[in-house]
Parts: sequence; structure tokens; C-alpha cells
Amino acid sequence: MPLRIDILTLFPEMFQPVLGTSIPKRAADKGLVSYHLTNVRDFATDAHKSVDDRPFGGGPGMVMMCPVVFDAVAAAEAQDPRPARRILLSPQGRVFDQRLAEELAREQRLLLIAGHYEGFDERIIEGLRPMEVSIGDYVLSGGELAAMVVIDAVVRLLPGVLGHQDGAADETFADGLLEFPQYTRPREFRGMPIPEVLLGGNHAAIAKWRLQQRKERTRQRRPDLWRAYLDKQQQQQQTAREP
Ligand code: 4FV
Repeated sequence: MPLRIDILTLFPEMFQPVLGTSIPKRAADKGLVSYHLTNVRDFATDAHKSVDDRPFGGGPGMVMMCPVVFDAVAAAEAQDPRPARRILLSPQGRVFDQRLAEELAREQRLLLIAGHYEGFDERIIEGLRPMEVSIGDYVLSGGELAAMVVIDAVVRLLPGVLGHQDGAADETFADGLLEFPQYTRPREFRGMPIPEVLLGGNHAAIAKWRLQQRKERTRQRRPDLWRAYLDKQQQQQQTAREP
């Protein structure tokens, strides 16, 4: 059964170019995923089609209102009997990473809620109990780009989406290390050669060099990941030692 992805947004037109291109498009063409856009403004009931209002207690900006979001979620969920994993994109959420992408890729249905303005009325979170997900510690003008990031990272993990030419064999972060440096033709460019080991055809030596490169890069560039990697290695050795 293809993964169903519902997207609730005030700007559905933003998604066509991204979901209609490259791997997200190919995955849909292969019937491995389906995308369903819902415009939250379609559920506004007043003459001005309002979806936001001033914050109680004062302060700058506007807040997305409960009724339109609850009605939009109910309408989207009614389109398919499968229960959806509700995800609300917000800077207050769990920071998105490869492990969460792998977790979401195992779901049968995702419902992504993209906000705008200062954010959502808190009762949307209390009432709909979505998983709050952040793509990083910075403030976007809307949740749409964050939703696209999550969709791209999840869809490429679906079985049958990526062929060998697309890689994903030894995926970055899969084991907590950064990727090794890649090279392709021309062999020599503007005086820059490529590492000899890659030309020797000795696959064991190439694999050894690539792992060493991954470790070195991770240690230098991402001490947080390196720490986690060493801890995981230690745990694995510990478990291996236990009778
Ligand atoms: C965001 C993030 C993000 C905050 C208010 C849109 C904006 C408005 N979403 N990861 N970082 N959202 O900045 O996910 O709702």
C-alpha cells in the first residue's frame, strides 16, 4: 500500500514544483507514495476567510486559529480510512534527523500541518496531539519548506524509490558518521589529483580509506556526532563481551 501524505497548508501552490520533480515525483509515478494537498483557508467561515487572529495577552504578529485547522484536519482525515501520523512543523518540535526520517518512512499515512504567522493556537497541539517536528533552530516564514524537507527525506527511504544509481547504499548518518569524500572524472582537474587509493582497484583498501575519512571528518566537523558514535561503539563492544 503506497504511503499517503496529506499536507495542510495556506500555500498549496508551493508544493507542486517540489513534489512534481525528481525523486518525489518518481516515487509517486511508481505508486509508492501519494500526495494530497488541503488548503486550510478553504475552512475559513467568515467573509474575510480569516485563518489567524491577534494573540490573547497582546504581542506582535498573528496566531493560527483552532476552528479552521481542526476542520481542515478532520476533512483531510475523512478522505481515507487509514489513521494518519499527525505532524506539526514548528521550531518548538523534535529536531528532524535521519533516524526520525526512517521512523516516519515506516508509517502508512502522514498528515503534515504547515503553519504561518507567529504560530498555532496551543489548543491545536493539545487537541490534535500532533508530533511537533522542527527542521532546525531558525525561524521560517512558514512551515511549508519544513514540510517539503521532511517529505523529501522520508520518500527517498521508501523501498523501491531509489535505484543503485541514486546511492543510499551507505547513507550518511545511517551509522552516525558523515560521508567520505567522493571523486569522479576527470582524474586530474586544475592541478588537483584524486587520492591514489581510489585508482588501485583494491576494494579492501578503498573501504578502509573511506571509513577512515568518515571518522576523521566526523571527529573534526561534528564533535556531537563523533561523541555519539564512540558511545555507540562502546555499547556494542560491551554487549558483544557480555555472555
Ligand atoms: C519551522 C522550523 C519554522 C514558525 C512560525 C512558521 C515557522 C511559522 N517549522 N521547523 N524551524 N516555522 O520556523 O519547522 O509557523
